[in-house]
Amino acid sequence: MKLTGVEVREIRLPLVSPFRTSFSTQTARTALVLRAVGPDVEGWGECVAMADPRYSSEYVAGCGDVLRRFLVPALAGRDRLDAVAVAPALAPFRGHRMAKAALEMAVLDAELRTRGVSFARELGAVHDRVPCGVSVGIMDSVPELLDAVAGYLDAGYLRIKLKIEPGWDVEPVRAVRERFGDALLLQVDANAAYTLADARHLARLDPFQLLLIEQPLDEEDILGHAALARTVSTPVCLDESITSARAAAAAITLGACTIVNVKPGRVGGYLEARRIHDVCAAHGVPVWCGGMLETGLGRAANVALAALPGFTLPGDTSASDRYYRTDLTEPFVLADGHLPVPTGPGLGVTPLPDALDEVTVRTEWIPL
Ligand code: NPQ
Ligand code: MG
Repeated sequence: MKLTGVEVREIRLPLVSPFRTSFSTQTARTALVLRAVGPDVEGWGECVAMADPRYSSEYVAGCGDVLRRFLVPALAGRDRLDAVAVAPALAPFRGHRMAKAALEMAVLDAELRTRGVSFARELGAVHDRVPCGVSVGIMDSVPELLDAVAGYLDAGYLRIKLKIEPGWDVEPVRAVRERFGDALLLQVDANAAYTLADARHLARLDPFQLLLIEQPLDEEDILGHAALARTVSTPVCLDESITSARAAAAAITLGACTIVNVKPGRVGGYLEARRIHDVCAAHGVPVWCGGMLETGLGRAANVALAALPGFTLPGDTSASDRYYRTDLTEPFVLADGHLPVPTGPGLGVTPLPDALDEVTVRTEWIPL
């Protein structure tokens, strides 16, 4: 496959309601959409970085800069480019995994469309639909939270994840457990808001039979997570800390987690995400697919990934209308708590031209 350049668009999609986490409150999703262009092919990528470096060190403008200056130019001067060659070509540039992931995704989509193969088939999916959970933001009051959770359960979501932070943890968890019962699949995500000094406090979540506690401590605090995992009975799951298959292997071996949240953007792409799946499977560690408020593009690829055999827990692969009134693509609609795995070539979905133009803030062409 030959490519002539990459179009990078910054988009701004309003959220249906504000999404509050321990690190920020978002009312709109700013993101980059990439279009890898060749003489007779195009492929779509999505960069999951946020506008501000609050979830991780990456941010939208920084991703645009590193793509323009270093990453796209590193793919120049080849008559043939395959997706497997992208990560090695970008490896001389340190970090910037979200920017790299977006570029690899666009090239992979272009390649798979050329070959007539879906993301699901290429990655090794074994299911034609995936069970879905939903991530529920921090609210101003417990009654508001209970209403929100009730709405998501009515919509069919099979698992609830509560965002937590100091001051919003034991009480909301207790309230949701009491209202919706012991059978509800329930987990929490702290986005690194605690320290190991909070271990006794976090142990107060133990009675509520949570599936897991996600990223309670700092991204770099692997040994802290290992110590916490020895103190609390809730299984510890890592998100931000898992930046590669190698990091996953180390965290598992050190006892820092017994479950892993896989986010392709965080780890440099779908091919590395599959390697994390494989490493975790080899260790008997369950994985699930996280979410970064993706548009239909990233959502399509995430649903394909979540259909691999080791993804044994419901993911944050929510329907389009969890976040957006109008998605960039045909919307993903929950059916019986599941989303269908796309079957068409590549992502199996394409942005609707008018919907994309509507939300595009700026467009840049980076020649190859
Ligand atoms: C997580 N996602 O698992 C993330 C964090 C997150 C679904 O909980 C804008 C863009 C807002 C990306 C808020 C979920 C975001 C974002 C939260 C990612 O930790
Ligand atoms: Mg998380």
